[in-house]
Parts: sequence; structure tokens; C-alpha cells
Amino acid sequence: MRAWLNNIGGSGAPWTYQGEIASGVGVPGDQVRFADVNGDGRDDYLVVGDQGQVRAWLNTVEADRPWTYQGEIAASTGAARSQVNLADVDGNGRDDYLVVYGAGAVTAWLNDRFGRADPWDYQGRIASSSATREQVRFADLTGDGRDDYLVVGTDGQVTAWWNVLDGDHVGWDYQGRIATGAGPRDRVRFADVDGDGRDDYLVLGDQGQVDAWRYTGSGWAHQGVIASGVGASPDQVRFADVNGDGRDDYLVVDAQGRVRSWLNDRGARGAPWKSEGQIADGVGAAGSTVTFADVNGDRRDDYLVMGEYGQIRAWINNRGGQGGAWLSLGEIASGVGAPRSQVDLAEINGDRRADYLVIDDGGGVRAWYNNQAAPGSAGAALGTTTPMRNDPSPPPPAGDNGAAAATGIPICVADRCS
Ligand SMILES: [Ca+2]
Ligand SMILES: [Ca+2]
Ligand SMILES: [Ca+2]
Ligand SMILES: [Ca+2]
Repeated sequence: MRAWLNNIGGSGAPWTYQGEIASGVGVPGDQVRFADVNGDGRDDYLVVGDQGQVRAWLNTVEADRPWTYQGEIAASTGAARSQVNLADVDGNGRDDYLVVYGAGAVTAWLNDRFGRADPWDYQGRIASSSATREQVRFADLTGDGRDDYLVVGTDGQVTAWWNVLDGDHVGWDYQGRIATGAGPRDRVRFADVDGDGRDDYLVLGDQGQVDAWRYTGSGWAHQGVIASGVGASPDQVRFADVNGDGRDDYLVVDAQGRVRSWLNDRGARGAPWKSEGQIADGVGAAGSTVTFADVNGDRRDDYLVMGEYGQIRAWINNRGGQGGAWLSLGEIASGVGAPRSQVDLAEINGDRRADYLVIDDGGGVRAWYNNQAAPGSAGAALGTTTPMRNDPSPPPPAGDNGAAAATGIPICVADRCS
């Protein structure tokens, strides 16, 4: 794209040639629009997709980096591109999203995305140690709802700093060595499988079996093998609370990002893990890029895909609600210049919305608090949400946990197998 600045009425030539101001993003020109979506008086670079979804690059032409990518700012509305218009209908300076139908009827979505506070609130460096990035983990061992800073050694030994929040600032209270280690670091996971609010120490076996230790506050109580595994390799296993009961469930994510779930029903009579079968069909992203965290604070972990540059696309967990089980919010984080390998999500400030962390090579941690980066499942900030493909809709009625679809794979608690 080349531009001529309008100088009509000024002195000199009426149009000032600016050369190429945008190199383009590889889409045909008819997909490109200009509108001022953030109300700074400068039109931004927008790309309208086939389903009416909009990606935005904010106009920062006077800065070193002329266009700042915002990700998808409006989810698909199903409208044809030719029907999509952007204009400021409420007069707040930010262009709104309009769909203009054949007979001239217009549907509008008011733009409140850029009227909100920054969805990711930069905190600067919140922690540092002499550990390497591979050694640093965040998990809540004290049960106060805030993740603690752990350094996990080669043999799974753990050194801990408790997260002590003081107002808006986070501090770290050194505890020294709290665990001697029970397995190699890449097999160690932290998740709350017994629902006491504290994350437990888990070691995954070759077949995805789980050996567990519960943290008592002063030591560790061995729980034995609590799941015999389903033949999935350890890197396919995820622990996440998909039904919001406070107990992390056992998930297997395959190479295509499809998810099978075993609900954690420990403590209840009967089978401790209940197979739900496949609960998500994936979105075409590789399983290794899929992660789970609660980004909207409703206690249910959401399906997230992290891109190469740390950008995050979110599908909000809406299981049991109206509409699809996983609702797309598009991109909720555009990345901060750190690659995926340096990015982690953890709950630092205790508001139950997962925060964005970048862990540098030397164990230093920068944090961005999640300032309602993802709204609730009621709808995205602009436009509408769309379900994941092959999303079960309507979802199973409440109380139907999918046990009928159990595949009969044995999962055990202690020596009791279902
Ligand atoms: Ca626990
Ligand atoms: Ca659960
Ligand atoms: Ca959630
Ligand atoms: Ca948070």
C-alpha cells in the first residue's frame, strides 16, 4: 500500500507522497478496510474475513513500528464481507461494526473493545531467581488461590517461594527445599486432584498413569497410583478442571488437538474417574499448542491455543450452558514479543483469571495481569461468539456426565480400579 497525504489547503503540493506505508498481510485488497477502531483519530488497517470476522492492525504510523497487530477484534457474524461496514454510529469516536442487508436494514455491534482498560495489565518483572526457565513452575501449594513460584530440579526436587500478595504487588516468601523429588522433572505435574485447593505433586508414567502426593502444608502424603493411565504418552496428558467442581480432571489431547476427558469424581462412590469420551474436536491446531486455563474467572478451564509468538486464541468453556460447549473468542492476547517456549499462564493475583507470564532464560518472570481479557461466555466484546467445530449443541443435560459413553479403560484410585 502506498499513500499520499492530503495537503489540500496547505502550502506546496496538494498531496505528499509517503511511499509504501504498509507492506500488506497477504490478503486480497478487497478484504482490506480502513476505519478508526480505537478512537485516536487515525484510521486503522483492518482485514475482513469470509465470515465477517475482523482482524485489526492499529495505526501507529508515526512510531517505529507503524502497525500494531491486535488479533481478531470481531468474531464471525456469518455476514458476507460485502455486507460489513465500519462506521461510528454512537459518536464515541470509535467505529462500530455494522452489517448492511440487501434491503438496507442494518444491524450494529457497538465497539467497546478499545474503550476498556488494557485487557492485559503489565506488571513489569515480578520474580527472579538463578533458576533456568525449564526449572520454573507456578502452582498453588498454599491453597490461597495464588500460584507460588517453584523451582523443580532434574530429579523433581522442589524449592518454593510462597506468593504473598500485598495490595497490587506480589512478593515471594522463600521456603527452601520442600520436596526431595519423586520423578524426573519432565514427568512432574502440579494439579489439584483431591479438590482441597492445594495443587498436588504428580508424576506421570509412560502410559499416562499418575502417582500422587498431597501437600499437607508441612510435608507430603503419598496417595499412590491414582490413575492407571489410558495409554497416552505423558506429553498428551493435561490436568484441568473442565466442570468447575474444584478437582482437576484428566484430559488427553491428541496430535490434532482433540480432547478426551475423564472427570475427576474422587471421593464419590463408584468410579473415581468417569470417561466422557471426546469433549472437544479441536480447531486444527496441533495438540502441543493446546493448553487449558481459566481465562474468564468462572472456575472452569478454557481451551486455549498458543501461537508461535505467544499469541493466544481462546474457546471459552461453556459446557452445560446455552449454545455450544466451547465458544470462540478469537485472539485474546497478541503476544509481547516472546516465543511460545517462554510464555506460561498462571494465577498470580488471585482473581481467578489466568495471568500471562514470560519467563526469561535466567528464571526472571514478567507478568501481565488478566484484566478481563476474556469476557464471560455470554458474548465477546464485539461481534458474536462461534462454537468450535462439531461442538455438541445442545450440550448434555446437567447430571449427565457422559458415563454412559465410558470406554471401559481402567482408571484407578489407590488400588481400586473402575
Ligand atoms: Ca490438592
Ligand atoms: Ca473437575
Ligand atoms: Ca473459564
Ligand atoms: Ca489473575
